[in-house]
Amino acid sequence: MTGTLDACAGPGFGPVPRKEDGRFVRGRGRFVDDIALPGMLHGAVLRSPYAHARIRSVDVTAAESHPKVRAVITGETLAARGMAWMPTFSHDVAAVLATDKVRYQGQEVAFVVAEDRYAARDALALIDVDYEPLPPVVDARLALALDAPVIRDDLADRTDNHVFDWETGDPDATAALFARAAHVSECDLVYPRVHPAPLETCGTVADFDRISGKLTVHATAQAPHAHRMLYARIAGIPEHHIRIIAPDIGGGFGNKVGMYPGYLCAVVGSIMTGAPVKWVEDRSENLMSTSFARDFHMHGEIAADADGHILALRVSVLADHGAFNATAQPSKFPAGFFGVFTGSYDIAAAHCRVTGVYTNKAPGGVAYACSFRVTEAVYLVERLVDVLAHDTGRDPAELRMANLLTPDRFPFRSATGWEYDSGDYPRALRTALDTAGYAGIRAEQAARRASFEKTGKGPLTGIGMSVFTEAVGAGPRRLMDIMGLGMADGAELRVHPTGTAVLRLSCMSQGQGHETTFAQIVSHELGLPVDAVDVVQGDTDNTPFGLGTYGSRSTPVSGAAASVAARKVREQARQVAAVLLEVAADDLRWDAGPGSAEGGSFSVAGVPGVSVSLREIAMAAHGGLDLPEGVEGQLAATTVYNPPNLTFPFGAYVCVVDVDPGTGEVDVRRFVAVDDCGVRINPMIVEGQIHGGLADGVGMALMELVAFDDDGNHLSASFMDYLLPTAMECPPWELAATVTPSPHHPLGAKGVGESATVGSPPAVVNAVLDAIGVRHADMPLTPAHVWRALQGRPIRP
Ligand code: PCD
Repeated sequence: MTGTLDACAGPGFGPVPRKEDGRFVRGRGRFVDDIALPGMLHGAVLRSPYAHARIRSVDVTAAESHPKVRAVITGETLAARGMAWMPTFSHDVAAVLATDKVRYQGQEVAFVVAEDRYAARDALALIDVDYEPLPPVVDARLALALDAPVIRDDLADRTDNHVFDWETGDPDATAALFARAAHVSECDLVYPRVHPAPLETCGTVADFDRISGKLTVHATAQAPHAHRMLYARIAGIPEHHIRIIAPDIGGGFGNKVGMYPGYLCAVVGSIMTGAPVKWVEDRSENLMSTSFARDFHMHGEIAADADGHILALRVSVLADHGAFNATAQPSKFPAGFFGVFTGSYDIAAAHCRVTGVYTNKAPGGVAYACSFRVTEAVYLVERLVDVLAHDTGRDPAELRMANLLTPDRFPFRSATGWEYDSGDYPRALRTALDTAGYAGIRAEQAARRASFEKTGKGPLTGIGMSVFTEAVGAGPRRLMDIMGLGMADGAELRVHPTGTAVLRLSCMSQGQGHETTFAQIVSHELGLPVDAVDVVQGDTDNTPFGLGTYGSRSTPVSGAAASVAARKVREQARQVAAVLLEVAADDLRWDAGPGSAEGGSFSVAGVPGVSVSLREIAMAAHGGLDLPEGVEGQLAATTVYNPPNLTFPFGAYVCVVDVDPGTGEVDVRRFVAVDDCGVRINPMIVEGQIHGGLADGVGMALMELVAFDDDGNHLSASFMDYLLPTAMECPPWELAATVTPSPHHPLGAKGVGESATVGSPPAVVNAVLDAIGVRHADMPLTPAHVWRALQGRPIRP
């Protein structure tokens, strides 16, 4: 541990039960759909049945004459207000309501405001849209064909479906190493389109007050302050007249980062009717139209010397961005953080090229449980390493061990320019292999294979692993911004006269337990009990500015901000204590104590028994005490934390599967996960985060897929078709931890919320392919795909 960490040793950290669960388990959470305002109206969205069609006309007369309908909004209504198009997070524009064409099935065409939800839905059927169907572009690989229909003819001079080209690394150095490599393996991999699918869908209650001109938006927003700026820009309402309130959120997973047409239509509906308007999408709407994730078609090459040392990596990617380039990521990173694709290995040179294309599918490309495409990067490298092991007849564990970065290499600058802050990869992999009992499972696998050869009966056992490195906690602000907003976050802490505290944050919990973990941070710094600290979040009128929660950035950024604000308060307390004890501030020693209502205390160095507690100081700070010039009294501090770098959590996963060769069914029998996210604030919450992420990984590896037919019809618009993993498909997770603190985070903590989602898919896929002895097959490895692969037939998602 570094000096800064020793200096802040205090209570607070540990498996504290979640404060928010008291209301959640009693059904007293307050989600957007629980909000009912007086006179509230309800909105519903009319969506396109076509993936690509010109709109000849939209006739709303019948809908408008429905007795319960109060307003019908079309693209034209919005165009009159300059709101038919909105800016996206990726320097593009997206239609709010379609005016010229529809560009994906499920796209928003009109919005009805009615007295109740049923009437709003009924009236949708009364709207008559005359469409002229156009041929759609469904397969990204055909998007750049010369005869492909141009999707974005709204953009000036656009003659094709090309979005961007981006590259990173050194092509010449990489080519040189490939030229002298003893072995090169290549592989085509698809990370299919998947969906964050939070249990609570997206929704809003927009409330525009015609008298004051104030707009209050209750919304499922992972980034309330960024949303406020967007409403100001799009709706033209002054930013200080907008208040965003994110109530309890029932899962976000990146799905609630973006701005959706339904939110904006509800605002316009409220402006037009003078009443609050609620809009909550249903499951199909969520799956069809809100931010998807992944959809990366990758070609990877890996070069090694004769001893199996990896020399270089080369990658080219075709990224399907859907109809509008609305990927949520820092502006300067069109392919997100895909550049970390060299993973946990010591690789001298690497190069990657990414081309983004438009297709007739929903926009998004959101970082679903992924810090901006790290998931794709980790899948690529962990699959390629297994392909290399397969092609050269090496054991995948030994191959990894021989190539992992060793702890002495940190801080490590990767071939593509990322500075990994700290890590001990061999220890993590060793721990995972030991916990799993690697040699024993290999022996079991051999026995099962032998019996299969003899009897034709399964199961076949497979062992897969991955060693992943993530990059979470965006900024720093000079490198990272979203729509010009630098990625730094504020925290404001006030300690009251009686020694309780309120912490206000710009980040926003969606189930991660911030009310608990952030109170623990203050408790740790000030010695107060966790229960004496309340956390306020999700209300732009009552929290400091910041960019919100995604990319596992809350602990790395807001967690640091909370810690810094608390340390500022501690220094204020020191000044007051010096007056109370009549000594120089420098002669005072801080002791955080056990976390009692008294809080920590300052005592006089060398004078035992003379001390004053934080609670006493808090009263005095607000009291009649005469304070010297420059000491303001009151214990309150605000800070804006601009992280010096990302944090790089990592882990090693080992997955054991049994595959039924008769049906192709996969049973994930064991899963060992060793995670290192530096110092753990709440190890129980961290384990919960990992459990969730591992389930995500099993889902993506084995069953999740947003599929389309050739006409662009969405084939995964319900949970009957878009399969989510349940407890039935998940083994009892076997977790272990190592702790390698981040050297630059004030608490030594790294983010962890997405680690398991990022790290687990390659482990599961590697295990299944290991079981059936197939070099590569794409996700999701459904029984049908696995069975076909077993028959030696090509398999495609
Ligand atoms: N932690 C601790 N320690 C450490 C780290 C961490 O304790 N070292 C904890 C914290 O505090 C919190 C958690 O844990 O509570 C998490 O964290 P982080 O990592 O920082 O993260 P955040 O930011 O908070 O969050 C976010 C994430 C994300 S991003 C996602 S997807 C997911 C996760 O989170 N989502 C969710 N998880 C979760 N969970 C839940 N329940 N829900 C949800 O929704 Mo994105 O980008 O958005 O896609």
